[in-house]
Amino acid sequence: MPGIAPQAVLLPLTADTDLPSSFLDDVISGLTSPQKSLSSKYFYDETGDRLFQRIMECEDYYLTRCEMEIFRDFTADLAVPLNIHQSAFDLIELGAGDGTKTRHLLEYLERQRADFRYLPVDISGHILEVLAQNLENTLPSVNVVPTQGDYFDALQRICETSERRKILLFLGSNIGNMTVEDCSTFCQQLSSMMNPGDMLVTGFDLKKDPKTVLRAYDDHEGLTREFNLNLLRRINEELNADFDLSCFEHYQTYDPGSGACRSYLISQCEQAVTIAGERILFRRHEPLFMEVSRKFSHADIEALAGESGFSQISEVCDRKGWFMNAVWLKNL
Ligand code: AVI
Repeated sequence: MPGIAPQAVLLPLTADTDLPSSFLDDVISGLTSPQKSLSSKYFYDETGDRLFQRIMECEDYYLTRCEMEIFRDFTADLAVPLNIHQSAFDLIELGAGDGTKTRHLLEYLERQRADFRYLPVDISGHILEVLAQNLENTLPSVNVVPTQGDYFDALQRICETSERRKILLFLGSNIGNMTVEDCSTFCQQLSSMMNPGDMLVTGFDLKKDPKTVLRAYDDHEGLTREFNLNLLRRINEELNADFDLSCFEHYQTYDPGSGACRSYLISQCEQAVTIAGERILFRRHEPLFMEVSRKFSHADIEALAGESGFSQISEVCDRKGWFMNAVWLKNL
């Protein structure tokens, strides 16, 4: 209920993605597979967080501005299909970060006197503390319950302790960083933890002029390049490796048919890299796959909803039609 005292409870940490042993295992397994790859989930150390912040602010990277426009200028369009007066609900944000976009929705829900709690979930305890503190200062009557950890563990714990209707937010086109198979599994797994009547709001980057997409990931300032190279630097520091960053070049592709925008680092020469005692050979011009950022058509999004046990009940786009927040209802 509005007016309940804010509650900032940090639930116990369950995430394991930061542990050096799984980091090392993932790195070695990626670098010893026929198509060498690294997992983009490891981009986000302190330097990576800072670089991503700069990417989000840079001219060429339109995604954050587009979704912010939706949350700021079309808040009611987003909120009305959520049936906010139907019953009390938990608004659960997966990967909440600093919650800048969500603040507009929270303000709207407050004004409408909706009966809700806000449960931001993030792997980073630090960012959750910042978020909770900001909200306590600016929206003190919102009941905030931060939950640190892996999305599904956190969601499981929330489900075990709350009977309320759930409205899940998964913003920022994070869904685009999953392969087609992982994306489908992820949506089905979320769906299996939801009850009929629960809802999911997801941010999708839409297919558009291929040059616009490519520019967002091959920006003039070279931030995406640095962001990719930073993972090699992180591996050097944390896993005792000897990548020579000057021997790799950032290379970006976009396939407008599939909507896959892929980042690679290309080895500039024949070279050997040692990681925790393991020697990895790179051929000249061998690609190291770093990240996929998938782009979707309206039809792709509806199809994904259908195959995951949801019905799409609303879609809200920015004025250019570059980004969409889709609202899905969990089927009976
Ligand atoms: C976090 N994610 C949605 C970003 C994206 O657009 O794929 C990560 C990113 N990688 C390079 N630039 C931004």
